[in-house]
Order: sequence, then C-alpha cells, then structure tokens
Amino acid sequence: MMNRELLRKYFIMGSQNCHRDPREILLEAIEAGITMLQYREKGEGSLSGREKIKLGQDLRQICRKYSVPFIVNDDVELVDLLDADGIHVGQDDETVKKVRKKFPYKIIGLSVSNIDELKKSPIHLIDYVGAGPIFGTVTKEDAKKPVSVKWIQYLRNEYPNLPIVGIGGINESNSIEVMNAGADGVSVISAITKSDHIFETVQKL
Ligand code: TZP
Ligand code: MG
Repeated sequence: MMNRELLRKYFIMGSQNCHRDPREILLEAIEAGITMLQYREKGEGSLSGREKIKLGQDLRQICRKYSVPFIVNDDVELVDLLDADGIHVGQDDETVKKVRKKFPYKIIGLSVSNIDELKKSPIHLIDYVGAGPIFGTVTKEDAKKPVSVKWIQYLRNEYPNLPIVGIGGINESNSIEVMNAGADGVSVISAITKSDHIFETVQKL
C-alpha cells in the first residue's frame, strides 16, 4: 500500500501544458511543495519518440534530486526506461492485471469516473484511484462529463481505506471542496502550468 500523503498535491504535466520550459515549471512546483509528479506527454502538441524520452529523463532527474516520486502516464516502456516509481493508467489502457504483473512493487494508479468503471476495476491490484473529472476541464480533449465531489464522497464511503485523488478542473479555490469530500489529495495540470505565481498556487492547493 502506498503512502497516501504522496497524493496530497499531485502535479501532472507534459510539454503540451507548458508555455515555458517544463523543467523550470517543475522546479518551481517542487520548491512550493508538490508531493508527486506524473509525466503525461499526451494530446495535441505533445512530444513523441526521442523527444518524449529526453524530456522524461530531465524531469525524472529533477524529481530524483528532490526525492519527489515520479509516475509515468500510460507507457509501460517509458516506466522501465526512466526507472519511474509508478504508472497511471486509464480504463482503456493496458490492463491493470498485466501492469501489476510486470511491476509488482511500483505505484499503480487507475482513473475511475463512474460506477460502471468501478465495477470492472480490480481495486485490489492498484495503489490509488484518480477520481474525476470532478469539475469542468479544458485540459483533456476527451474528458468525460464532470462528476462533482459527490463521486469522491461515494468512493470514500464504499472504500474507507482506498487512497483517492481528485482530478479535473481543480484549482486553489475549489481544492478544499475535494479534500472535504474525503479525497487524500488533488491532482492538477493547468492550475500549476498556467499559474503566474506557482509558489502561492501550490501552497494554497
Ligand atoms: N483526466 C481527467 S481530467 C484531466 C485528466 C488528465 C485533466 C486535468 O487537467 P486540469 O487542467 O487540472 O483540469
Ligand atoms: Mg489512456
């Protein structure tokens, strides 16, 4: 079982989310107190191939230097290549069963957006659930309909001990609602990557 405190301020990023050097943004976010990073190079404008690997290596190195756990989104090969601490998968990605078999000791996160998905999810094989999108988001092109903090409340009620992190449209103003609903933490992309004052933003999350 993972240390659930690592979910408290979970920063997710890829170059496509950044208007300046992703390395600088990551460093500022670390200084401000993020507890974990997910490298998610995905969607319009994202890097692939050698470039995706190169940026991943740089971000991984920064995280290692500051002892911030480094999670890779949905790319089993990249987990190996970067010696990541874990992997986050969606419902349509490599099945959790296969991923757990390959990585018995790594952190595995799974996105779960509704009861149907929950029913077919092997919760016993994962370390945490990413619950959302909680609020409306423009960051993920194919994001599902917002589910509100009620989804966190539901999951918390069903699984009192499951590490849960909210995702989708979370920022420094509404983070408190997600925490009050029973989440262990909040995961954010644009709240940090688009912030003009990353330190204050992360502090308030
Ligand atoms: N999965 C569900 S919503 C989302 C992902 C990856 C995007 C979250 O981005 P933001 O900018 O924090 O709303
Ligand atoms: Mg996916």
